[in-house]
Amino acid sequence: MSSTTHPPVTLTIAGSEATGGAGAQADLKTFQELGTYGITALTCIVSFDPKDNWNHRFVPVDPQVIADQLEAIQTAYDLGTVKIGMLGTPATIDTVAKALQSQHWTNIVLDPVLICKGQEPGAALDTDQALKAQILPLATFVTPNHFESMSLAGMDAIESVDDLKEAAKRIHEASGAVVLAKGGVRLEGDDAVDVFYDGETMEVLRAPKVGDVAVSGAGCTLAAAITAELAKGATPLEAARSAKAFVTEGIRNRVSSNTPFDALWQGGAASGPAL
Ligand code: PXL
Repeated sequence: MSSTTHPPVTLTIAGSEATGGAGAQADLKTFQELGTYGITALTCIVSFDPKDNWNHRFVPVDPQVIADQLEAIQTAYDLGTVKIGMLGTPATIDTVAKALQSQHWTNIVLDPVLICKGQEPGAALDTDQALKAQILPLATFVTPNHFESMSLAGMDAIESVDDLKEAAKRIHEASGAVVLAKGGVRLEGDDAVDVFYDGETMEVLRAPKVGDVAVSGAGCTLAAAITAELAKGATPLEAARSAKAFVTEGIRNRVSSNTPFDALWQGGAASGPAL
């Protein structure tokens, strides 16, 4: 006799990053590692260019094809939890906003990927504005990095933990979402500091910095881990804490390649240091 199982289902609406460090690949690996059934609707394909300083070559998926993927996914599963990663164009944002608005969600986790290296600045600005206007108001949880926090909070600089707290507050007030504003390696000091704010609780999450260079996939993995934990029933604060621990282990056990940056390994938390 066989029987079906019912793991929590998590969807990521994200781009492919061909070398596997970031984007949908990082999200799916995180979902698998944390015990949720991962699904992807692909928004774009990013291929780093080794002949051009590993800059991003960016190809959007046709909006109708994104709509088709979401139709299949939303018809197949009764979804409650979704992560939004790189969207990349205003047309993609329109399509994704429609799909999000077509049903009720318990958790919409937004990693507000604002700028992709190699995109035309004009096009990137339109995309940023569309993301702020159409997707951010739908989010229940948002995970801006240092640069994205400045942009979403309208601040010229974030140099201290107090600045990061102020940014988290402003972004919460503007969006209504739970905020995890990430300092990462960008704030001075020995710790990688992130600030959690949900309108009541302000908590500073700290972990010792592992090196002082950002690792590919850390932002995607953090938001995906929050998504998986929320789908499993964690509170937002518990989800943020365990996601931070998962990312820290993934960075400790990072993978090097011929790229000038290392990639986080989602297997790091379970496997420990490679022998
Ligand atoms: O880290 C942000 C990110 C998200 N999604 C895709 C990416 C990247 C960065 O490279 O390529 C597809």
